[in-house]
Amino acid sequence: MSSTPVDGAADACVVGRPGVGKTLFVLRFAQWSGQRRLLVRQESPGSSGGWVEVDLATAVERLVGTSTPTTRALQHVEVPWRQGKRTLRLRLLDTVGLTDAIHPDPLLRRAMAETLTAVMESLVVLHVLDGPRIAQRPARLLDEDDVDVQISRYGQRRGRYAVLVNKLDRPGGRAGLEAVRRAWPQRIVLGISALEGWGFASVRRFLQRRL
Ligand SMILES: Nc1nc2c(ncn2[C@@H]2O[C@H](COP(=O)(O)OP(=O)(O)OP(=O)(O)O)[C@@H](O)[C@H]2O)c(=O)[nH]1
Ligand SMILES: [Mg+2]
Repeated sequence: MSSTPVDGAADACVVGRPGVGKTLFVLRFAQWSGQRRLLVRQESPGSSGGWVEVDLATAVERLVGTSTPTTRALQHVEVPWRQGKRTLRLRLLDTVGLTDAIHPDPLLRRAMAETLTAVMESLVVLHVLDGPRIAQRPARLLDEDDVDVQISRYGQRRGRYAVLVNKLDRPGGRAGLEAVRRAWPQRIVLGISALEGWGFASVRRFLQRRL
């Protein structure tokens, strides 16, 4: 963790399929950690971009999607982090949703490749799943070809990895969480609602132990 914004590797990257709530989680977690205004750096494929300060409402309005894929390039967010009397900055990386199929848009394909590199370079990986969607088709969690199964297998091997089952505020969310815990008993699985801020204290504890 650093005390000033730097452009190096992220402390924790947030990864998962499109539309699972990666961006909303990053923004709400920053807010929950005490941040009113956010420092955001948006990369475009091949360029690192500059830091921009935005208020949370604007960030949510601009960056959280109604039609996926919304995040089309890596997005860095600085989160204040109290350690004793010092405030450090946690560097969170919001990534481009990963899909099973090869995407027809070359820019998105490139952004997905950059996402994979960023995952390998980050200290911690937070893998977000959509709880209600999992509840509809839990067998997917055992399908070797499924992108979530592949991320999860990689994460488990590398360590410093947790699964965040999101959208617990929605019907089916809790059933999705139980399905993930049953299918992946060896993983650290935390239930969250990015919308409501549920489970954020557990995510913070997980990060504190591993950073
Ligand atoms: N009810 C509910 N909706 C959520 C939650 N988290 C995200 N959403 C909604 O899910 C949709 C997608 O959220 P995003 O944060 O843009 O998802 P993403 O994973 O960043 O999507 P991409 O950038 O396309 O990969 C938006 O409409 C959010 O408002 C949650 O915890 N509860
Ligand atoms: Mg996004």
